[in-house]
Amino acid sequence: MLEGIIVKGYSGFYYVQSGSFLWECSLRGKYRIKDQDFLVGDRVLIKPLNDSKAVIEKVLTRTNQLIRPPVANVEQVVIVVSLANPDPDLMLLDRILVLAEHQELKVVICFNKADLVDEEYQDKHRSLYESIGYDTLLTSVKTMTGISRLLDYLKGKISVMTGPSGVGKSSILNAIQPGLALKTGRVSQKTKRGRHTTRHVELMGLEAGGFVADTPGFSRLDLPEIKKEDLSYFFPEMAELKTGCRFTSCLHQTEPGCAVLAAKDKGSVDMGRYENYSYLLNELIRNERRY
Ligand SMILES: Nc1nc2c(ncn2[C@@H]2O[C@H](COP(=O)(O)OP(=O)(O)OP(=O)(O)O)[C@@H](O)[C@H]2O)c(=O)[nH]1
Ligand SMILES: [Mg+2]
Ligand SMILES: [Zn+2]
Repeated sequence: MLEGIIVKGYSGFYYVQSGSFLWECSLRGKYRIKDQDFLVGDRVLIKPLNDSKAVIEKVLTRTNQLIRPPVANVEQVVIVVSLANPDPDLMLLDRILVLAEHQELKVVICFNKADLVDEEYQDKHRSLYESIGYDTLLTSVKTMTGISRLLDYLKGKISVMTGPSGVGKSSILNAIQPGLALKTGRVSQKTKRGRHTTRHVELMGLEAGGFVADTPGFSRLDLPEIKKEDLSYFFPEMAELKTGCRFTSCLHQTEPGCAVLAAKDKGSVDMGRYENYSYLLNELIRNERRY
């Protein structure tokens, strides 16, 4: 038996990469009977039937399982934000960051389309997220800025690209490895959004080692089920401070003796981040009422 990783599923077949070999695997035997769900990213044991086809015999335990994109065993998420066309959506960025923190994924934030803005603006958001402790990159596929540094982050890991439509996720992967030839789209001038050029989920093997999945962009994303008291754990700069709050159940809104509010007033917690925290907090509270 060989160990491999499911890199794509397509009309009833799963394609399993084992070493440099791609096996076409059908669903047979006990897995078909159980109608077991397979996910791209699953590590599997396969039994070859001939020199190109094999049967999946066993799925190894998953370390995690993302819903969007539906990929298992993800180690890292690359969040792409475009600096212009479309403008950065920091609310969506903070929302994705909460999800990534909740799933304990490594994060790299790519500020893309650097070629479209001036130097001062290039570092405006980036310096904020770097100060919070995130790995950040400035990228441009036009000037190839940051592309090799991103490849260094991707090497040897299973990563997914994520972010709104039209920010350049597919373009960046094409720049990293031109052989991928992913479809890219025009950003509609009217809505300033991309057109969801990317559809299927597939893990692409990198020549440098590792796998990366391109994903279609999105603009809406639901939060996971988090208790309202816990939301600030997923904002690292607030998580550090919250032990200093007078009440352990502090939501950092209007409570007396709140260390987060004090830090915000001093400017050491960013106002925009705090506002996004409060917005997401209210969303969680509304959701709790619905249950
Ligand atoms: N100027 C500039 N344009 C870029 C850059 N990266 C991507 N683009 C353009 O932005 C548009 C959208 O790029 P895509 O790579 O299709 O974006 P995407 O994030 O994959 O979009 P979806 O697949 O719809 O989610 C294309 O016209 C790209 O040529 C960049 O660094 N600079
Ligand atoms: Mg795309
Ligand atoms: Zn507080």
